[in-house]
Amino acid sequence: MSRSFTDLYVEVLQHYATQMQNLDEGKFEEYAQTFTENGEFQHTPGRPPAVGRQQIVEELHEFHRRFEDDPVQRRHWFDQVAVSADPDGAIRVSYYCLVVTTRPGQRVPQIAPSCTVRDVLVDEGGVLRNHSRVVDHDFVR
Ligand code: SDN
Repeated sequence: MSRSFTDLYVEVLQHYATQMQNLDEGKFEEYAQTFTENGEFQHTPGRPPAVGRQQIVEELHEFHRRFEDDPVQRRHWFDQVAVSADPDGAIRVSYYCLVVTTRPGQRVPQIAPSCTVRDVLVDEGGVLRNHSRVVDHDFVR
């Protein structure tokens, strides 16, 4: 499907908004559905990527186990979103992400890690999905 760059950019932002609200609400199945069936997701350098929706859900449950006795609200904030469309149809996106963590009664949130993210998105019947996502952390060099 051919669309203007402006339409594509808005669709990318809408995809991220629904995807990351799902993640921050703990809806890991819904988050995984925003990836292609064989999509790859690496959120921490050095950790092997989760491949496929089932592994993505398991990886997120495993990662969030650290918060079992630590009620937190995490929010992933994206900005500096740069989109480029390849001639083969793949959509490459790079952007910044800050993870903001708030604990009950603590007015001042923790802001970490600061990340850069590289996504490859594909259009599946008019729906954008992540074919891959690689997150790099600024403090890991
Ligand atoms: O889905 C993302 C993530 C993400 O899921 C992350 C997770 O923990 C689970 C899209 C874009 C960026 C991110 C970043 C992270 C950070 C990572 C590690 C941590 O919070 O310590």
